[in-house]
Amino acid sequence: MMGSQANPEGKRILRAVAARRGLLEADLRATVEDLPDEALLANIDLVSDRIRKALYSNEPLVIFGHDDPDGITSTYILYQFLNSCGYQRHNYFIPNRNLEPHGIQQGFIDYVRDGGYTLAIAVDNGISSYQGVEALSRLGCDTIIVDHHLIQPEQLPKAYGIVNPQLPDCQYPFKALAGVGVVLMLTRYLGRLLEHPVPESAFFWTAVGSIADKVPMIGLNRVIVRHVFERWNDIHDQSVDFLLRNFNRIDSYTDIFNFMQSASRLIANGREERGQHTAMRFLLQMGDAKAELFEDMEAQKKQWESELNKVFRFLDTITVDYEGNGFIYFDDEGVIPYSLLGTAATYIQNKLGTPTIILAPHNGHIVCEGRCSDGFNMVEAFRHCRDLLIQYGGHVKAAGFSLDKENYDAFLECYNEYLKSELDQDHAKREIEVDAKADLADLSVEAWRELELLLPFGQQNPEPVILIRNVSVDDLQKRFNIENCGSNLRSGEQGEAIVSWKGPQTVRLLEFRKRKEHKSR
Ligand SMILES: [Mn+2]
Repeated sequence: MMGSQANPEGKRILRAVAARRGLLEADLRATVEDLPDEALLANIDLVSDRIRKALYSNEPLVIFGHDDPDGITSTYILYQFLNSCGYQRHNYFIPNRNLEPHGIQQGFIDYVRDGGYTLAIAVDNGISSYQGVEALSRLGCDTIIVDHHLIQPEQLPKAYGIVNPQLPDCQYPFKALAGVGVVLMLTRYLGRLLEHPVPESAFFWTAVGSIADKVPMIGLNRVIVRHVFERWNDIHDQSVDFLLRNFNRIDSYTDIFNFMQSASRLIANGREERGQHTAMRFLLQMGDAKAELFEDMEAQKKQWESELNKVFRFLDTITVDYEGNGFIYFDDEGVIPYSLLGTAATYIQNKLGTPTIILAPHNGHIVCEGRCSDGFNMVEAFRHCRDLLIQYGGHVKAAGFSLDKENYDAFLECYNEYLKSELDQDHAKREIEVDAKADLADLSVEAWRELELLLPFGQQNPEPVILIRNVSVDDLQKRFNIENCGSNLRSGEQGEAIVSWKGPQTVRLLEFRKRKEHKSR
């Protein structure tokens, strides 16, 4: 499926993108043979020996995961590896963030005591659970932590052993693995010690968890995902096969990448009580119940997506025909749920490319979420108006505040004044960074196949941004599904389009510059 004819235009665009991003041919072609020795991970011998001892002495052990796709896949690949070794005394516990705060909490401590577990392995979690680990150790349970989250030295638990590339004394050269990436490396090391192969499907689930966790798609994270592309026909387990039967045909690397993303969206749902999780039960289920669990997860996913889509459709209606700088919306009808205000602001900011704030009444006050991109500072904007606000805070590109109703008009005036002064300045004029220029005819499906060498796209390696020269709106719409903003294009117009090229048939329009009328010389 992947042996198409070379496409010179595609190759030219590929070289331009790779050069702009500093990707060398060697980076693009790296394979698992180039993975660093797992022995470089600090404490890996200590931890592996402890796990081996548990296996040999038939000790009950429990994997403590995390309720996001990174944590679910972390739990699953370790659990499956132990299964494949013939071990039967292991279990898992997925904490539920809606019920308890992050980390090792009372629910898990009770579970360990009741189950008589003497070894707990925390994956994608636990790195700041100082007290939780103390409590487990009082119960006679050793804790191993396999994590990738940043180290907070004063919270670092006194665990039996910690594997985390972020540890200051860790020699492992790549620090940006997902939690499941670290678990994969531990599993590979155990596989070597036990002379038991790690199933290829572990790479698939590692790719899924890594994509979902939005780790930078460079270095080893690329290698892991690309390994799945290249070994696609060897990647099987009952869950991959099940999901494939419910997916479109796989004909290309792009299809595999889309399949991984779809799997990650599915397992993002399924939080339950007492350490149970629908996605884990689905992944581990071999019998007929697998189909029921899948339906259950699909239903949960659909409900979440439909709520989101309702909001997005509404946002489309309030942004249609918008022109200008600085989008401001007051949702006095309460159409946008409180928990989605930030998501809504992000959606509009992406669509219009301008600083966006959305305000709404909440608990007798007005709350606001603001989003912007480079060239504007949301926190500064709110600080400018701080005398009118109850409180404000956040990051440069994502911030929020609350406000008394009677200050609403004054705030608008103040914020508008700030917008005007900032956006008048040159630095605020955002220039989109273009990876390559091309004619529409160059952007064929065959050219896209060449660009698949850049897959997987993600943080630090986004979809190529192409400036399409001299194109008509009608031709652009004939060639591509335009993911956003299609309604802002006017039939009959001619000009330059800047797009993010997202798939063989799909672009996201970043900007359309109408051709200026001819000036007389
Ligand atoms: Mn994670």
